[in-house]
Amino acid sequence: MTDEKPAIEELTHAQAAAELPALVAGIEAANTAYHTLDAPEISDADYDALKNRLRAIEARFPDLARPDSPTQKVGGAVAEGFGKITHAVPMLSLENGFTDDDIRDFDGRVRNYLGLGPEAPLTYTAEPKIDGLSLALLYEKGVLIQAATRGDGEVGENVTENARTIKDIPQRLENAPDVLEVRGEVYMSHADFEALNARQEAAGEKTFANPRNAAAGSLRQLDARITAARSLHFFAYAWGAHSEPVAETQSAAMERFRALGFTVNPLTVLCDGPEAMLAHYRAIEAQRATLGYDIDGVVYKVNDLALQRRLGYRSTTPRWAIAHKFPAQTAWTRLEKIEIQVGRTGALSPVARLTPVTVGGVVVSNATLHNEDYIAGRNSFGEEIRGGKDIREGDWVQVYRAGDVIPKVADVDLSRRPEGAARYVFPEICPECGSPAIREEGDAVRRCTGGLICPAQAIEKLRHFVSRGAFDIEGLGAKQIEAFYRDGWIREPADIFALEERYGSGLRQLKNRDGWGEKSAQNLFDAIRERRRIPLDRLIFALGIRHCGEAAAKDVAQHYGRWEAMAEALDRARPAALAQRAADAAEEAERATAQAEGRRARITEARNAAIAALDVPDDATTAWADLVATDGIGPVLALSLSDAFANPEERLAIDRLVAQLTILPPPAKAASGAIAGKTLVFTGTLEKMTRAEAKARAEALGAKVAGSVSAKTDLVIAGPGAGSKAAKAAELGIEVIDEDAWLALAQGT
Ligand code: 5U1
Repeated sequence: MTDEKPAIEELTHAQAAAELPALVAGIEAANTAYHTLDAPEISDADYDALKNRLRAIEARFPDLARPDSPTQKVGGAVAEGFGKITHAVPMLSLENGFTDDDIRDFDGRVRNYLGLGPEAPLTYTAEPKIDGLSLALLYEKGVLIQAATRGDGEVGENVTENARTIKDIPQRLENAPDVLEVRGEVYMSHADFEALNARQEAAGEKTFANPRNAAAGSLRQLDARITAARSLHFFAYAWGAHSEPVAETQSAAMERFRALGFTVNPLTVLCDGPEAMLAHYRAIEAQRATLGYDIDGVVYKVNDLALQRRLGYRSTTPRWAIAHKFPAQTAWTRLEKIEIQVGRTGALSPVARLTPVTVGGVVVSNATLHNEDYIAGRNSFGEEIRGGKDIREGDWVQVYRAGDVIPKVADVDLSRRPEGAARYVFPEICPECGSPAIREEGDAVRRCTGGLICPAQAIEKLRHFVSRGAFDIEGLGAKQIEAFYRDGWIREPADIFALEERYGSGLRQLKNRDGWGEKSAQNLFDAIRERRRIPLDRLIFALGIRHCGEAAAKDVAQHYGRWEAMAEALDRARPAALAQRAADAAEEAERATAQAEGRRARITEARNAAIAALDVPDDATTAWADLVATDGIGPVLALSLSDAFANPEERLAIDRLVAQLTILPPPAKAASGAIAGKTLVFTGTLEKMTRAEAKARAEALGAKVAGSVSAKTDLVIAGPGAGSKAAKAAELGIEVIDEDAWLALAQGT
């Protein structure tokens, strides 16, 4: 089998690197055939020859040996857990739309961004959105070498062995680019799902709530033989890494995938605008019940790939695609009890405990009731909702479920209200720690004031800290955190990094705890040590600051670049943050009393008076303005960050944590480009791209875009009709270029 190949000692490094992927894939395919499918495809002698050659190459070029090489494994199944795979191109999610107008607005935004008028031709693909789990399949020289789940979009799990058992997934491709990563959805048909649950039930094993859970549970099996025994399918719909262009349009790419041997959903069509897209949506919705597999909406994508490239991405979703979700499913059941959960920001969240009911194939026994106003029949503006009907324990309520979203209580049936049912009284004392729970002006939520002395808040904060988008420490999940908190081993994030020092040796040792042993304890210490180096955005997200989700944390990290710069700027901006709060409060008070006449002016006066009373230093105003003006931040998040850093106890806990870490700055965006790090101002009319596109393009190249010309401006791009800004630039001696020069810069850099 290996006869024609050059002898190992004659191989160059490049030849060895080129040969390795196919060699590994060949061995893995043989492993799967032998150990998993019980259907050997090659002789033992050929198998040994392949493995010996791989061993010899790895011995000669140790840098080429992959940690997951088959020479490091016994048999076909993944030995222990799943390895992690960092996606070369992140696996993004989709923006959701629910109404026809959401889809018309999407088309409007796309046209606006591209500078296309309402009549300009623009084609979209429309295809069903499969309710399964995303998978990325990497082919090198036409050989399947890796399959990874989506995970958090950046890092997924290595499920190669399992994916090889799915019949819709080709092991080899003819005439494919050297590198091609095909993405799509793994799913289970209704018939296979019913049959699997019947088998599980007969065997006394747990059954699955829906086909998606069954598909996920089947793909993520440590023993690939179990995956092989569960019939899974795969639809291809996208691609990641590729060594040459896949096609010129989305529809041609799908045709190419079909020709390569993938299954592409047959209900994919081309539409010439939103009305055709909506018509296809309705056609698919009408067939939903008879498709034989679950779908939860329709995905629309701009067909022209050059336009897709121009449209680009927001932080987690492409601008060129949207998922049009089907309406939520509902059912009626009895509300047995209202319970209060305390979250990591101290929010008291009412949860409905329900008599279990099936909603769209899933058994629901808990649903959110949002907040106290919602229970009382009001929205956050004090206006009536549900015709003002309040919700009481014992009521019959309508439960609503949409895809992954937490089920909600949507309505109440007053005709079935039990006699004597009392209005629900929302607690003003935290049920977890007894501290007062207060509701600030303008906040829909009542919050526990106990801070970290409230065990519920502390535990939730810690659970968030170790969650997937945050520190994601293998072996330290919600269950372990609760147990460690209860026993006083971990009270704040910094304690996690002291765990080995405190409990790795001595009297009380982790390995001696129930459920732990020498190996698992050592694995946890290793996993924690690995996370001492942490990217800045993950650290910011992990702190669990209100309003600071993953996307916002990335924006903040990108803006400041370094932890010290961020902390210093937040400290400096604090007086201005307090002034902002005082001004908001003054505005609120004035709004309540001001008469319609002259109201705006009075509100502005009230704001200004509140700010003036605080005598804010100039450098605080500058630091605050810089933070608030940053893309993706804004005053609400800025205040929240400022509060977290100014709270003495919280700050000490943060400082203790940071002292244990090496914080990695965000990757510089195109740091080598001619405009990286520069501040640009666009003025006048741009004729070849819209302002939004120009701004996104500049930022993608590492530049900042400002709204006005100042001494900090490096370059002004002036289109026809540029007025005072171009004049000011000339006055300050700043370079001014026209749109063509800008295009050359943007393309050439
Ligand atoms: N059908 C389909 N589902 N889906 C999901 N297409 C599709 N495209 C996706 C996702 C997340 O993302 C692309 C925009 C790459």
